[in-house]
Amino acid sequence: MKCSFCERDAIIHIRYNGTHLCKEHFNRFLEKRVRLEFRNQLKIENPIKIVVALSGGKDSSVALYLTKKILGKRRDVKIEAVTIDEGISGYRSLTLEAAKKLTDELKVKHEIISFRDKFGVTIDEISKNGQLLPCSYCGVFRRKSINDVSIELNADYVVTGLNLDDSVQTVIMNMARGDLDRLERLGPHFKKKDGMIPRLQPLRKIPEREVLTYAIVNNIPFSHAECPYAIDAIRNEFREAVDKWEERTPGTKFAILNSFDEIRDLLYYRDEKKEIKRCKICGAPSAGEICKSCSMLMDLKT
Ligand code: Q46
Ligand code: ZN
Ligand code: ZN
Repeated sequence: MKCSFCERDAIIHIRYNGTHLCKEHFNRFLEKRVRLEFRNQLKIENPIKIVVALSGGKDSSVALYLTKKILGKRRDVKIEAVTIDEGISGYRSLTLEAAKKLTDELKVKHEIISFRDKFGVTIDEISKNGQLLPCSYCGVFRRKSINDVSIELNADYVVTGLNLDDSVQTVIMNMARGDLDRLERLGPHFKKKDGMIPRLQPLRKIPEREVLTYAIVNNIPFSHAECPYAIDAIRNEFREAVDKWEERTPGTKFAILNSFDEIRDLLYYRDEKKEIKRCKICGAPSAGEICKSCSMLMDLKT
């Protein structure tokens, strides 16, 4: 099949707009949307520092690659990468290797923060002793680690690799659970909150399949390794449902995310009325007296 715009062979079929694209036209199509996301989400009034949360998987690797490609030449933007090592044997070492390879290639400063050093415990150890599933601890500790290190590095923004599929699954899942607090925290964050570094999500409108294709055709180093604890049965059910809707009506994922964007301000308004406390132990912003991360850590130690 030929590209819809030139004589070259197509490498991908984009169902929601009916085009077949060669590598060059696909790159242009994807990068244009990522540039637009940066323009919408990022305000550069003074020199800024961006920290990319790099796991070494395809999404965050593409996010770092494009952050560097789009903003790397600006003198008023500094870019660094941070990888969290949760202590998951047989998985994290592979993704760390890919993350190091990419940051070396791009000449980006790279910092690695381990759960062992920060919390004194690894996810492997928690999986043996914790009351909850390892992912419950991992997500909370990872968010805290990234936010804390970004504050230490004086970062203005954290970039994550959340793609369209992740975003839509999260929106639908939290709506189904009625968890508006979590929906409000989803990001991207347009308003700065005390003690929280705002998150940028430049890939939020790029389907997962396009992120993967982009990583492969541009030879971006990334790891295919999957976390052994990644058995989120509920998320998988939502993934299957959303994929089925998209299959039947191409463009559904965009429609869901665009609808969410339309009502997002209502969530901000709801959030503004809430009182923000500080965790008595670590000082981080918290809904209660003690933040989730500190209370989970206390549970593990008792
Ligand atoms: S790394 Fe951590 Fe994930 Fe592994 S333990 Fe679960 S949350 S699945 S993205
Ligand atoms: Zn073409
Ligand atoms: Zn705390």
